[in-house]
Amino acid sequence: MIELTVKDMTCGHCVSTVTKALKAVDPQASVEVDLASKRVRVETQRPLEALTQALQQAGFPAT
Ligand SMILES: [Cu+2]
Repeated sequence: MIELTVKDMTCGHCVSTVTKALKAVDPQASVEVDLASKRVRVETQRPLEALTQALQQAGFPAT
């Protein structure tokens, strides 16, 4: 399980963009977003860098 903080997420649209970007990396991933805390939990076998790179390209840098 990978936990990321995506601080630029502000609304449901951002959440859907972030979720899509992560699912593009791993369609099987389970993605859980908590907008209030800006945390994203991803259940995936993919490496962390693949996820952060995809989010960066989607315009949502993650830490
Ligand atoms: Cu938004």
